[in-house]
Amino acid sequence: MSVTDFNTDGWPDIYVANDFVHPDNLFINNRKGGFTDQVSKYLRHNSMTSMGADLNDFDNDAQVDIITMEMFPNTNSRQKLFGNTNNLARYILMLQYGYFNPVSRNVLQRNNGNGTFSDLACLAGVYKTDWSWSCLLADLDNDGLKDLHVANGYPKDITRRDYFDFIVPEIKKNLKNRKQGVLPLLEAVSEFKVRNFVYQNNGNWQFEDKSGDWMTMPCSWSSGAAWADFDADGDLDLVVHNLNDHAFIYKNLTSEQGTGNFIQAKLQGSPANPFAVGASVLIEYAAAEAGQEGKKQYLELNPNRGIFSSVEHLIHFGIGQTTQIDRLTVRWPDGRTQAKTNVQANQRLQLKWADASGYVTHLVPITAPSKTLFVEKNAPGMGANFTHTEGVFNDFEAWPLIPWTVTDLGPSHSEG
Ligand SMILES: [Ca+2]
Ligand SMILES: [Ca+2]
Ligand SMILES: [Ca+2]
Ligand SMILES: [Ca+2]
Repeated sequence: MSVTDFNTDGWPDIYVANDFVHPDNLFINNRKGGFTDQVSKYLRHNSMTSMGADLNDFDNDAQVDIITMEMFPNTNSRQKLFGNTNNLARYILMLQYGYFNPVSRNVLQRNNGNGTFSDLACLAGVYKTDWSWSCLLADLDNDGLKDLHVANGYPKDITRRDYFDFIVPEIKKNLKNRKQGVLPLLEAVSEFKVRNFVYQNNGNWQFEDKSGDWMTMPCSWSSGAAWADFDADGDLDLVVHNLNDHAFIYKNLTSEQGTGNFIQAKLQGSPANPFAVGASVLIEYAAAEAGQEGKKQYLELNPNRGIFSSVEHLIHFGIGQTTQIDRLTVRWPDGRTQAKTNVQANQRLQLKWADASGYVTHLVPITAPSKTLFVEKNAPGMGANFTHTEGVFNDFEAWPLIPWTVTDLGPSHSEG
């Protein structure tokens, strides 16, 4: 469960990532103590068996994006070994019964800033990371772009076809006959360790796999993961939990190597919320650099990121070679604000709610939709009063070897 203000009205909203068939929930705060699920209004689809999630602005437009993890294997051989948990027949059934639009892979939902999201996971190259639990968007190399760490793995291959086709029938038989011997069958289920993933954010909605380059990636059954600047030297370190094994603790060497500057802030909130959970921080910088539009970065202080884990109560921005921030603005959870100007890089600020005043609903309000090049004319008003409804038919069930479906090509259309 993650929290952000999706409609920038000053009231926190909730995103719930759900495993199995139930769609994720995007609960909008109705300001009366209740919430309304509007996932189908904001998103076009969601990951079906959602595991961990992170709400964070990965493309530095100051709009909070959504990433959720699924289980799609990374390699072709494992994709073929495992039954897709959402085959077409099941997908059609789920649509018919109103289970939104489920996809069996990770999704990276870019916030378009106008109440809609676009899933860029395939474009960005982060859609297949095997049985993934944790996803953390954080700037690990201090270049100003939030990178992605994924922790994955599950001891027993219980979505493997061999298990479904050969072991499950035996288990059912033994249970039916009240025979002993289910445990040896379960022990016979194959085990396979996969490696975790770390991706560098290259900008332009592209992520590059840096596993092995940035850190050793032994194969493991990892689940929860968290970032924190353990040694307070200005870069984010990582701890990853493993099943039946010791944890991975990674010390980040960015500060030692001097490859990127940073700004950090510790927030001392109100007496009722001393860690200032729900506060947000916007930094603006590099406006004076020749030929460049000013840069900005946005963060919210929410410790629950990824899955089963809590990150440090810390605001951390990597800022590359920039040595001074023009402006840093904080919005505290009750709407109070304060700003600091001309902040030197490579320091940890101590900010206090008691020093803030006034009220703003959000540091970055939703912008008005941009003008379009075309306008849609009302078809019924022009005499074309017809809506084609496609019949639902699973071609692959009738002809398993066809490369694509042919019964959904729709009606022809001509003019004149
Ligand atoms: Ca809201
Ligand atoms: Ca964004
Ligand atoms: Ca980065
Ligand atoms: Ca560190």
